[in-house]
Amino acid sequence: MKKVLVIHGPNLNRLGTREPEIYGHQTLADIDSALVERGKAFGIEVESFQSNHEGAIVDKIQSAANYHGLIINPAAYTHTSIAIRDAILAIDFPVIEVHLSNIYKREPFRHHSMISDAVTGKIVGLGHHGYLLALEAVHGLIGR
Ligand code: CA2
Repeated sequence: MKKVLVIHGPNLNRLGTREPEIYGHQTLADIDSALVERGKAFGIEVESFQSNHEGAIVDKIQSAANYHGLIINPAAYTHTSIAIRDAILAIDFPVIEVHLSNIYKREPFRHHSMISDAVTGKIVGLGHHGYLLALEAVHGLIGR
């Protein structure tokens, strides 16, 4: 069975508790369980990981050799982390960057992503649907 890792960056564990107009009403648990269910339909095992710590995210990416795809929302580290970028550059399977909000409609400091030129593709601004679309994309890219 193919395995896909989903990594959520800092503060995404608080989803559903504030700023629903930007991030939606779904909790991270809602998103993760929807991904597991959609994964079953695709024959993909989905594992999710959330951390508020840059190094823990780097460690998780480095230990992902036995997965077939990665979906990552590095949250605020998107805009700052060369370390996460470097870890992604060492991956040889599809990586999809996801953002709940349309970062290009927000403050200028959110317009630049450190990882966009290191990933396979990117989905922004579609809320929790973006994660499911990313899983569909990985499914299409890795086959059965
Ligand atoms: O739109 C996205 O998915 C972001 O990656 C979310 C990050 C933000 O720093 C990026 O610029 C864009 C912030 C995640 C924090 O989300 C919270 C949501 C509700 C309550 C607390 C935090």
